[in-house]
Amino acid sequence: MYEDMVTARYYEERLQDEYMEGKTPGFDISAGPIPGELHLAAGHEATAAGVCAHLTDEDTVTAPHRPHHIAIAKGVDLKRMTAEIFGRETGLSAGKGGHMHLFDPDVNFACSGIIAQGCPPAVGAAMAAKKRNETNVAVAYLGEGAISQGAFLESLNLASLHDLPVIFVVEDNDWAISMPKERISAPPDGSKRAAGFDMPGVRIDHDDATAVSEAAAEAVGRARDGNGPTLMSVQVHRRMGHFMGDPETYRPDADQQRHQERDSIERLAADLEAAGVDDEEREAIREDAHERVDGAIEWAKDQPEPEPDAALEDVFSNPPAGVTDEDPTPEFAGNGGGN
Ligand SMILES: Cc1ncc(C[n+]2csc(CCOP(=O)(O)OP(=O)(O)O)c2C)c(N)n1
Ligand SMILES: [Mg+2]
Repeated sequence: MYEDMVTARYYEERLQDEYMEGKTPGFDISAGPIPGELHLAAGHEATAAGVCAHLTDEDTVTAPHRPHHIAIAKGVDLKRMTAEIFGRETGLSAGKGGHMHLFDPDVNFACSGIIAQGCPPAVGAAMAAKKRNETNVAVAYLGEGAISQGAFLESLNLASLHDLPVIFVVEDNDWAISMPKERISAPPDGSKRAAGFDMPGVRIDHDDATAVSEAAAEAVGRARDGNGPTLMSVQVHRRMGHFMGDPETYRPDADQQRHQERDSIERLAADLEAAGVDDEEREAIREDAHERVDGAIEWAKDQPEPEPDAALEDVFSNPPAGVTDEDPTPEFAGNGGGN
């Protein structure tokens, strides 16, 4: 867990620097080696490490728009993920998905920029596992800002109705962009939704990786044993703005400070120290993580950008209107291949 958490934190620190290159002074979001939005998850790492510690590559995980820590804990290939974030041809989705649309079928991981979107596919994966008599489970991560989305509520219903092996993990960082949770959700604690769908609901009040891991062990075990879904809600901390470049003018200084005060990585380090894992051992883990992250970023930046002609490749699963075998060029595109 410590390795996943320090990897994710350092990865995002490095991405932050890369992202800002060329964007200032006016904050041009389209400039620099990582164009577009970037949502960082410093302060969320415990939910990723604590839950994914109990999963295998065969289990499915869906993540929202703030996905890197979860992807890392699930074992997504760091180099190809980084190439995707930099929009390179060798990225997980050939550079067309970007940081919010990472997809790695090797470890059954996907994420999406549409909030709560990952819930129905996770329920689908869980239903498939059940029908095939497999013991695989699925985990859907979402933010507390998504707990009133229809996709989430319908997913809770189906998961409970069919006793599906799925775990919903709400990362509760108090904020949905500029909206405090108390102003948009009744009740603001996502785990309370569980009672209405007749499933266990667990609230973890601290971003304590050990506590998350213990709760996840129970939830994943219950799902693997055929005893149905669980809804977990974990209090995490949003140490950053909603996205890079967010001036956070809506956020009181005291709140920002409060979220900086606790650090789940330091907390886990203290647990490790108490368990006899000294700083020398932890430093070795950190050094190794930094080396892998630096290597992945270096590798990704060396990768070629996609050819403009390939813009429509792998985008449609069915031929779009106007595209036939005889005429593979869609009228609206004007040039380039379409399939
Ligand atoms: C269906 C949908 N509505 C609105 C948005 C715009 N949007 C992007 S992130 C976000 C807030 C998400 O807050 P939360 O779920 O708490 O996640 P956090 O950003 O705090 O991690 C919204 C409303 C979206 N992406 N999808
Ligand atoms: Mg939130």
